Amino acid sequence: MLTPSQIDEFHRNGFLNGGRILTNDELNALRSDLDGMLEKGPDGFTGDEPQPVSFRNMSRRDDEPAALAVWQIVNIWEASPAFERLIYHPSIVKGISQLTDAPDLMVWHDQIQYKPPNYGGATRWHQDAPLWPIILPMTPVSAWIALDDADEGNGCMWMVPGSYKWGDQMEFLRTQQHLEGREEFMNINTEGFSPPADSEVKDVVPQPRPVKSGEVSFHHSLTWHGSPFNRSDRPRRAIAIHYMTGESRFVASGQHLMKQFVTLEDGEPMAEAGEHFPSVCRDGEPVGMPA
Ligand SMILES: O=C(O)CCC(=O)C(=O)O
Repeated sequence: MLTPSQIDEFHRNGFLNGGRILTNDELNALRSDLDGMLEKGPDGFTGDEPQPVSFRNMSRRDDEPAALAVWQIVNIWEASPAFERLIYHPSIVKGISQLTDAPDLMVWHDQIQYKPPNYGGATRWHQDAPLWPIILPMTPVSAWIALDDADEGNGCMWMVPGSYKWGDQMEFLRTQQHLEGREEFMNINTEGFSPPADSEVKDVVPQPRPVKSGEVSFHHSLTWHGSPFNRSDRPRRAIAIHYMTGESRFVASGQHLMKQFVTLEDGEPMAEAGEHFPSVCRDGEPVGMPA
């Protein structure tokens, strides 16, 4: 359970470190499943074994001699029992329910982001909600769980406090996509940006947000965030789990990787979207992983 002061902190900043939630055994099981999958690689799955929805290097800098990599695996929970247990983790689910004030939650999708030692690429400044145009109202809060200590050295996330209050600013953030290294990352050039006149937060102050292995960090889907290169000799393994509230509805006009699994009509509730979007919380209580 999050405390009232943690919930206040989240509403002030648009992010919160929710503290340690995983035991060493849980952490080791997650690392072992992820490492097995990374070793296998995107082409190593046989036809009849469970597979994630997507597995790719999302770094755009593979023209470099030593190619930079950010390995992204979407819905690893569908291919790994340890990660399937994680999407139902009561501390995560209860935390999301408290921060969204939503009694019912489903999984939207999960997303491993693995930055290998020495040549881990950047995840550029962005907001999540504008990248998810097939659900409305947008999914308000995600959980990000560190499987290694993530700090400034190995490419922890950076966030801008209060930025979720400024609405959809993706057009502006696309002008900052050249920022990739740690020194660059803190220097968002705000020339083309003005916060809404009625916003009490005016200043763009990027902050590194270190997260220890086994801890969960929550962020709002409109919070400005991203993570620079990993030039250290340490890996940075982490997973984001994006949840939907019971109010989420399907928007048929949008495009997204997960749309291939939705057979609903426009405007129908995502709660009825089926097995790729499991229900994890009902009436404010985590349901636990089905037997
Ligand atoms: O893992 C990262 O560095 C970025 C993750 C992210 O963008 C997210 O969880 O929304």
